[in-house]
Amino acid sequence: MTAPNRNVLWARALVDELVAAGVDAVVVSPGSRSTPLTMAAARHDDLRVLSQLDERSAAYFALGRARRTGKVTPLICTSGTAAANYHPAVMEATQARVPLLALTADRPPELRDSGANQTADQEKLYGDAVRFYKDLPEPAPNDRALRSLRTAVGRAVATAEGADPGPVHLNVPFKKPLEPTRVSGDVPADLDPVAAAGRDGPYVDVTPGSPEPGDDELRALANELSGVDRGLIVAGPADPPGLDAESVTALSHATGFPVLADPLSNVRYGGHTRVAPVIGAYDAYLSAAVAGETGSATAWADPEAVLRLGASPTSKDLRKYLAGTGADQYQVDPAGRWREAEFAATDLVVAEPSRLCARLSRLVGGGGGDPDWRAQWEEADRVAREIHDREAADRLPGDDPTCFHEGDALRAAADALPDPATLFVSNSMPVRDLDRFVGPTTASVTALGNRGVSGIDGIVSSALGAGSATTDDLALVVGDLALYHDANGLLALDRCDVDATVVLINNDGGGIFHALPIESFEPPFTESFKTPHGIEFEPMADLHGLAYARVDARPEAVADPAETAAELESACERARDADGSHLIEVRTDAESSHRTRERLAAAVEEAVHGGGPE
Ligand SMILES: Cc1ncc(C[n+]2csc(CCOP(=O)(O)OP(=O)(O)O)c2C)c(N)n1
Ligand SMILES: [Mg+2]
Repeated sequence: MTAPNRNVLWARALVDELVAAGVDAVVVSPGSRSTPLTMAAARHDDLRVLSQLDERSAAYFALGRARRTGKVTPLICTSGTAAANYHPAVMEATQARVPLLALTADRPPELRDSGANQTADQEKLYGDAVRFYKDLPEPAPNDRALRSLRTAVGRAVATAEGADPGPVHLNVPFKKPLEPTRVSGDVPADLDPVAAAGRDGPYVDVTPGSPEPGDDELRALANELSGVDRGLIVAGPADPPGLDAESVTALSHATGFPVLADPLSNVRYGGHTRVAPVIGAYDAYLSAAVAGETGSATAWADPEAVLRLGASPTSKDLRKYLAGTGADQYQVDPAGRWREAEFAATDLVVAEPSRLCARLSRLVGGGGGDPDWRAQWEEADRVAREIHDREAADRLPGDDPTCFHEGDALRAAADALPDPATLFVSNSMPVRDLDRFVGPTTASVTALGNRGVSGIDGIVSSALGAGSATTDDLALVVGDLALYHDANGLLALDRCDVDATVVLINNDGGGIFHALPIESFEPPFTESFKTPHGIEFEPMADLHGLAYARVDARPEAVADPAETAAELESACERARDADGSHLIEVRTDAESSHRTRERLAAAVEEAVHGGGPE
């Protein structure tokens, strides 16, 4: 089986090596220069080709798949600006440690800097954002060149999925002919097209590893934690594919430390919450600590030790609270890098966090911590949930009873989720409302978001990419600007055969800006920050074949907020139980939502801390 020309041979070897490294799908965008790669992918029996038209959406789609699976889904695009459109997702991937492999086709080197069409400098296009970059040589039909190609591809995948996962970039130049036309004499008839001299599977077998503290160091750490009465485990947003909830639970049991679980940690939701002290409403009752700024501003005793896993927590109030305590803080990071921008950590522990928890849980001894300390957190969570509960009749003295707020929408969407489910939330208020208002549940919910660089771009594609990698039902809760930003991403519903329930929180602009002091600077607040746009989303649903429903939750339309919440939950349940994809638009009022959040926060603080420090 010789190839008709060297480009075909080269692209086949490259794609073969991807599959040998465990790749089962690629995301391809149309273009001419990438023809050899696209052809090789399309003709490979063991590869699913996901075709995406818009490279920005394509890259976020691949990112979403990798978030859900921890495995790379390579991207293939043509030369020029197509490659630049991968850049936002590459930025997110580098910060959030998501495996991503960009294969950008290029003109041959002699055409660079020559004025040739669709030719730009693609050398190190993504700068230091990638973990591995190689400008591949031009295709060459000889054993050594093919061996170097296979080695480069194996290294690229291994680096992307390695101990410090992230984006990698292979730039792939091709000369014409780009199609599989026969070029006589181009490929020697006796060339082994696998160039692998009898090797099976990947050309280079990679044995993955991750850093682990030695036994002595681990015992020392276990000793330090053993005598601690008041400790915390903080589970921040997790690197794909998520923290192992069982290991974290085991450590919590061994130490007696409650687990403050970020919604994106993979620890807040799941069966383990039946038995583990998982705390989820802390964002609602730690703001006094922020206002205080001088050590602990609550009446609570400080924690003595904090074990911090994953990325920096979504909750600013939690970050500030931790910074204000005098605790020993152990930041655990598998890559030994820094992810704690308050610079309050006292120790950096270089270790894979789930494995560290499992090992520590077998070594920690002692009394299992102070039960009153744990009870204090559990009680605070209970109080916050009670006040947040829309069903409770007398929830707020002096509250405007007609005010439905956006946190209610998150809770209704979450309550209607099937078990299991994948839930993607957009940045801005949806992820914050999930954090504050949707507490631990026993349902197996994989909650995902793009918190690496917190862009409001690429959200639809990231969600659909995650959905394409799982048989779970997929729900996306998205802001109106975020949906507008990646409306192109909806094309993947059809092209990549994904079903989703999209809950759109439409507050006609960026509601988050009401939470900032800029709110009172008018102009330019409305025109240049909040940016109301009046976009009608029903035609967008029609365009992409989503069934559409609307719940008007603006103050003037709400008679009874509990009824509005129930109406939204039923709409989500109907979508869940029906086939196909759905867009449920919830019209909200950003300003009144914020005012309600503020009143709720004050009520929770008062109930939990009795008005602040004593
Ligand atoms: C790509 C990108 N552009 C701009 C921003 C700044 N930004 C953060 S939140 C936000 C508003 C988002 O609006 P929406 O998605 O409707 O959510 P809401 O604030 O209403 O909850 C903007 C513009 C960003 N994070 N990412
Ligand atoms: Mg909005």
